Amino acid sequence: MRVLVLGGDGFCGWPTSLYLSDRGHDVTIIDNLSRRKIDVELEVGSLTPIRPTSERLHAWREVSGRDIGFISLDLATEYDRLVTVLTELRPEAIIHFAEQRAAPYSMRNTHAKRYTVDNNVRATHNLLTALVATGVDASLVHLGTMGVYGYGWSGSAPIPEGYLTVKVPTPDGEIEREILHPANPGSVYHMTKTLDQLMFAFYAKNDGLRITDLHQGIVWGTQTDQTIRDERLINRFDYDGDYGTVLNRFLMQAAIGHPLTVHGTGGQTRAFIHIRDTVRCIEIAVTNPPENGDRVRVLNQMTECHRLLDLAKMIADTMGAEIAYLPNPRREAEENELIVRNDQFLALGLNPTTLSEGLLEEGKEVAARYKDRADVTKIVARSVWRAGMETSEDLLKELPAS
Ligand code: NAD
Ligand code: USQ
Repeated sequence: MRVLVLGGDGFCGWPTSLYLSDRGHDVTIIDNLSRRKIDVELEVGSLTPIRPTSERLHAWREVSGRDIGFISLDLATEYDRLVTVLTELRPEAIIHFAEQRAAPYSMRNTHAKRYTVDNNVRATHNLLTALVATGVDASLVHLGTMGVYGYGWSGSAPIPEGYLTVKVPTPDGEIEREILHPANPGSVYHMTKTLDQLMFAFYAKNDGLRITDLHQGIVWGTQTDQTIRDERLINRFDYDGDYGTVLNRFLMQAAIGHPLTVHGTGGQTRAFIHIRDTVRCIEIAVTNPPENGDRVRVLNQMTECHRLLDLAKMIADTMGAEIAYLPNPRREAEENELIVRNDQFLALGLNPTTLSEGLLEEGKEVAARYKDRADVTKIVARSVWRAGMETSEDLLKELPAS
């Protein structure tokens, strides 16, 4: 299959591109390398040494004998070039990872809020209009987020896959309707994903575009069977306060002797998925597209839910780390329940990788191997959700660090 991977230089997009190439698909990446540029802006880098894009692609050709194409293009601003690429390549499937994806970065300041909205909303809308304008009948798989549902809104009710059945009172009695699950974003970034959902619903209804929206949980882990084949293929590992996600951060913090940075009580429960399952889920979604005229297919792409404090305690116990309970820089519920339906992926053959299966070892090993590259001044989360909120810096100064 001819597959276009938008955002294919990123943490999820790179291993997905290699996986699909390895499985025989003809892969072309589009990326404007904005994520690498944000590293420069934040004066931080991936814990793992990621190579320049051309070197990565060359290494893949050497180890696999397969070519992956690369086009440097900004989806949010280069609409005409996007139209040309779609017309020339005529992809059968498009996977859309190309958005600013960090919630803390999106709350950092006014510039970052505006950039996140401008970049994400325009990128998605440009793609949808370009598909209509070119008549390219590719199925579109978008990486959305569990965060569109919010946390704790429906108490202990399981989160359904995208749609909720509701009863609407009418003068003639109640009627049943299926609606998009109410959106309850917790950051400007998450808000852009809820806007994406509406655009998808409209273009599926109006133009018959074939769209799958994957509501993905927090991705953890680093390597896949493909990225591990050569050090030049290594995946990125974000650990800083803006881009690092919680489980990888805890692993890295334990590896360098930094206290585990639990926000608030640690009673937040979140959905997780390992990067190896991310790439498998995406192939499943790409090979099972909806039909023209179908509503947007929504699948919850996660394998397990954990309370953050349980994760912190498990890592602290096995790696001998301390736990620091820090003022929460975010506006979020201190505690929530979370039960998530993921029946569709299980029915389509996903065999979930779970925390208990030794993959923590891989995370520990990667974090320990590259710990000398860590800048400890970048670990504490500094982006606060509202001006005046307390940050953790003073508190952490009193705690032992590496
Ligand atoms: P990432 O930042 O590592 O990768 C995103 C890639 O898109 C980067 O390489 C970036 O340069 C590129 N990009 C951004 N804007 C672009 C534009 N306008 N034009 C062209 N390229 C652009 O992020 P990631 O962790 O790989 O996440 C990928 C997608 O998956 C995101 O949409 C994110 O919302 C979603 N997601 C990620 C996670 C996670 O835990 N990492 C969880 C759920 C959902
Ligand atoms: N947290 C800590 N300590 C830390 C870092 C985070 O306690 O050092 C807490 C946060 O306060 C939050 C939870 O851990 O309660 C998750 O934070 P995160 O940074 O791991 O994840 P999040 O901001 O939700 O975003 C990540 C990805 C995003 C994706 C989302 C999936 O960056 O792209 O959409 O996970 S989900 O959370 O399911 O919406």
